[in-house]
Amino acid sequence: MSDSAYAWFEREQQNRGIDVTQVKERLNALKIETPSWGYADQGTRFRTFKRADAARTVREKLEDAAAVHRFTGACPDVAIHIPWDHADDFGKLAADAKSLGIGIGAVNPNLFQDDEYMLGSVTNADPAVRARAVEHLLACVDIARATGSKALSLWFADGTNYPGQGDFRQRKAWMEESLRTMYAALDADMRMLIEYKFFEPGFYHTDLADWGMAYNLAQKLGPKAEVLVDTGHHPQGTNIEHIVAYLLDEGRLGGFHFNARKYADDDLIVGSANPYELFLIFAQIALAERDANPIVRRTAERIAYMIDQSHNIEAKIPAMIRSVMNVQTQYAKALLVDWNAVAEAQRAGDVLEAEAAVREAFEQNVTPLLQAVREEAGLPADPMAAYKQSGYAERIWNARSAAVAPL
Ligand code: PSV
Ligand code: MN
Ligand code: MN
Repeated sequence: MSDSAYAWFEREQQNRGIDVTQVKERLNALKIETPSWGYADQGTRFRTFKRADAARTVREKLEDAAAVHRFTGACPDVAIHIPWDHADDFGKLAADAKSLGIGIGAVNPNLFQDDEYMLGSVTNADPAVRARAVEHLLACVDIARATGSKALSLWFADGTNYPGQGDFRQRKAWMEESLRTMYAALDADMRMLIEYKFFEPGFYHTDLADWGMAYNLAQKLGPKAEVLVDTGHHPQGTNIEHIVAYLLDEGRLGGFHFNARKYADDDLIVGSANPYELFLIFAQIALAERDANPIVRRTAERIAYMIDQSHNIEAKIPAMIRSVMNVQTQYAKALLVDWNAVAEAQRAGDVLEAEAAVREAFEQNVTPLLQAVREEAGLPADPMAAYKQSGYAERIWNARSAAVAPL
């Protein structure tokens, strides 16, 4: 993008009363964690189409996450999934990540892949299975400690398929009991991010089905427990930005798992089918960042932004770069909302003006802004183009086509 395009953008925004310097600071501060499972042939539901360039080892997942960070400058941490990301020495895993230029982000316990979890993990009627699940949660706290991670992301596949299969209230008590044990093991600076999902794999009921259940649990557990909003986990038509605003106001929005879905699948590129929804979510965050209440401001500022996608028919690294760029784009637009104009229209009861004031920001072209922000930070103006030109894709395709994965 030419200097003149950026100069024009800056002038336009100044005329709209936007402080562009502050917008740039916010954009620089936006960090988005990527998932280790998004780099491997892993974790999708119908069929996993194998790719010759997919990461085959934990080390290769770290390398790919580091590549995404090199091109975007926005993804300094990678989330890990246990036991998918096995290591004999997790301190060494963190050191390896560090030598590649990234850190270990949220630790995700896996309580859904083993046969014994068929009828649930922490809500299983068998006390021995519940005990094993809790043991795994505690092991993940140790792994977080060893890797320097400060967050544990919890998603439970627990649920039922038929009426009568389980006792809702008994399972609720088991869920709470298990998480209390885990909560007690957290260090003072660790956070427990509780995810909810309204269906799947349980199709009759899910033990943590919505944000209200996750919020209630977090409230009961204590201040280190917060709600994790996975954008793909809602019924059609849910107003996610309203949930986000509510949780921000209560100081309990812990983080996001970004992705998109048209119907049930939640593994698609965030902001692809739903850019306006993503913009409206960020508009609520941008508004909270300016709130007079320090609790709301602080909650907004420490949101853990994470991607939770497992690409199946598209190349994984560029899909991740596209996802990061989509998030940056919608946050940039959200930072351009003229909130004074919105407030004025609200006071006047002018519905059309209020809606227009919000939409106006979405309709701005933020490409010159994002390119300028990246260039000023010494990054490629267009991370996707830079990745394509880098030769990384060809290198891993050739190296990983080899039949035997390195140890
Ligand atoms: C399953 O829905 C899921 O996508 C959850 O969102 C978890 O966060 C993720 O898998 C990784 O376990
Ligand atoms: Mn998720
Ligand atoms: Mn999901």
